[in-house]
Amino acid sequence: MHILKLCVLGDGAVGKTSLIIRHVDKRFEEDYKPTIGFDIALKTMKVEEGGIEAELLIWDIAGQAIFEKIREEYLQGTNGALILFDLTRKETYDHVKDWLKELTTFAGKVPFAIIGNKSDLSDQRVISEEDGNKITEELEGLEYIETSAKTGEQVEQAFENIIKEILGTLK
Ligand code: G3D
Ligand code: MG
Repeated sequence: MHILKLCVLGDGAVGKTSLIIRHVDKRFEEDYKPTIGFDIALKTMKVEEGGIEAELLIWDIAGQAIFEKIREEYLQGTNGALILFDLTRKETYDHVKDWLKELTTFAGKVPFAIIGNKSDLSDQRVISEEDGNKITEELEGLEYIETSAKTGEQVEQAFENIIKEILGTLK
């Protein structure tokens, strides 16, 4: 039995916690309050792919990640990551490459996927699907996916793809 560590990265308020909650509990917390302190939410689940059984720990990171030491501890031993940005805020898209740099520095070269979240807010969108595909190609991430933690759109797909890829690295 493998124990895998999946980290969810990205700027504050892009929807990291919401996406994890949606995936794990299949619901959306309208009144979620960001936790303070060194907050890592561990969500364990059993996954199986091609006969490989693994337990997946999904790590959530809180706003206190401004401290490098905390990000280092958070990222150490990561098997793969989702890097989220908010489709309605350009700066969160621009910071994706910084998050990837952090990931590579502290976890080495591991599979990751770039995710554009809040696809339900179509009238406020400032980043196109083309932009998402472009940065994914540039940074060599897994297939670009747009999600809505609010409606649940494509959330399962996002987790399934990265989990499959991580399990593939174990073969
Ligand atoms: P974070 O963990 O990355 O910091 P959160 O982000 O999960 O705390 O989400 C930040 C805010 O964005 C929350 O709103 C949350 O409800 C909202 N949000 C997250 N995902 C989506 C989404 O897919 N669509 C929409 N419309 N909103 C989303 P509040 O108002 O509580 O700050
Ligand atoms: Mg959060």
